[in-house]
Amino acid sequence: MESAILLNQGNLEEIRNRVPVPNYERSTNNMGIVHIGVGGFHRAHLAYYLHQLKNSDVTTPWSICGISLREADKKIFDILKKQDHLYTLMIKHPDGHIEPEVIGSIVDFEMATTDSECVIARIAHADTRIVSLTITEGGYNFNPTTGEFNFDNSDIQYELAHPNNPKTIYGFLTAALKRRRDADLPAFTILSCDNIEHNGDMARKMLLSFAEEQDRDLANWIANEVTFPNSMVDRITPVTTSDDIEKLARNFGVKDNWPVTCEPFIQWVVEDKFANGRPDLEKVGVQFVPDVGPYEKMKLRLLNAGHSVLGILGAIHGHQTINACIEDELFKSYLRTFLDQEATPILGPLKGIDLEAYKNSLLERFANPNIKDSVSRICSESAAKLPKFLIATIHENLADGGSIKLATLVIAAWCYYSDKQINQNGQPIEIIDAMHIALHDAAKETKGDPLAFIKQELLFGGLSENKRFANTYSTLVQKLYKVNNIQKMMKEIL
Ligand code: CS2
Repeated sequence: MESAILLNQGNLEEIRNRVPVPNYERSTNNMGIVHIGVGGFHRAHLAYYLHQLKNSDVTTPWSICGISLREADKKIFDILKKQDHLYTLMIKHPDGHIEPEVIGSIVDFEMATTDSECVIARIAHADTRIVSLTITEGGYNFNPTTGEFNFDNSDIQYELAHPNNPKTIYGFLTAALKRRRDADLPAFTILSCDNIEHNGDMARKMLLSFAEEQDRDLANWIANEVTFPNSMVDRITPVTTSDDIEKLARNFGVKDNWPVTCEPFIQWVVEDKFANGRPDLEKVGVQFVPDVGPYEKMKLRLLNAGHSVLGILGAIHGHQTINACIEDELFKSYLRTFLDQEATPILGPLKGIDLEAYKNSLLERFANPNIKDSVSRICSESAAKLPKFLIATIHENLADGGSIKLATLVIAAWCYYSDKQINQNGQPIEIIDAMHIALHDAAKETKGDPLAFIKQELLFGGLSENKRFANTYSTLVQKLYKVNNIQKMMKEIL
């Protein structure tokens, strides 16, 4: 292969001979969608769907303006700017083959930390008809046990006092929506694409709590005019590695400084509640349904919870990737038993969905040997994820008299992992979690008080007072601290 060609708009025609590139005009006029949180997932999912739509119908007017609210995104901002917001999606198939494609649906990007006025103006602009979000589970600012808005957050306090100087999505959205209302412009749709059950309802509740505190009339206007479809999003998107960047240059001749890798599978199920129009995404396979609830619950409690089960147990064992966990028969059967015995019963029958087939396909997706999704990505921000993915299932099984032991071992393992921070081979585990200090502090009390970890009310609510859970947990955590061997514990439970 000749030397790699730098990815940018000017080089697209030359790159076309090497990998597929957009066949539509890219323009920043009338973008339609503002997306907050331009991480790998957005680039593999919404931006990919829209790219496909634009490729199949070049007259589609919609495109995306990305927005970041975090200084940490400066690197992706700079890279995308240099590449005219083009990037390569590398779809990794289980047989080892990689399907790269240059995606062109993102046409602009703004950093709120550099110019907050510009971001407010962009969201408030008459052309903006959808504001979509991938801000992670932690970004919604709710108390995980009460589900209420967290007014203790200092950024929230600051922006309530300084409405013209917002910091979080709540400050930006209210500032922009106020301008639209004052200018008599129609509202827009706020489209959550995060892994939270009833993600649209949650975004609505949080935004209205904030807005009511700031300006009651505005809150009423938002409640009546803005829509918040719930949606279930799915595509496994591992962290990009330097190896991916090199492979793209070496094997395909494209020099892209931040490609995105993902699995072939993709799914998006959305409620058709759009206040101000939407692209015809059903033409590229997006499912529009009246009630997304059952799909969301199924995906979060099977796929996301399944990931966490493998991730936490795998991290202690020393597995580096999710596919390595699945190659290990013990982990594979532990996961399947958890899915069948603890997660499936609380789902009840799901109309039109074959749960057996769904679970089989999950195991196949996790096993994709080419994907190499890291255990560290899965374990990151567990404090924001586990209450929704796993602890909710424990609550429901306690209420129904269902089995809890497999999920409870994962909680005991989470405590052990937060305390020790090394795996069974003695290698350090880097804990990436906004709550890592609190988790470590609580976990290290376990020797004196076996229930110390589950007494963190923010994560577990009143669970430590539930006799059945407390007894199961206490037995498992003490035994794990004694035997220091996660496989032994897993075998005993199966
Ligand atoms: C993962 C998700 O980190 C995690 O929690 O389970 O990022 C998962 O890969 C996606 O939700 C797949 O759609």
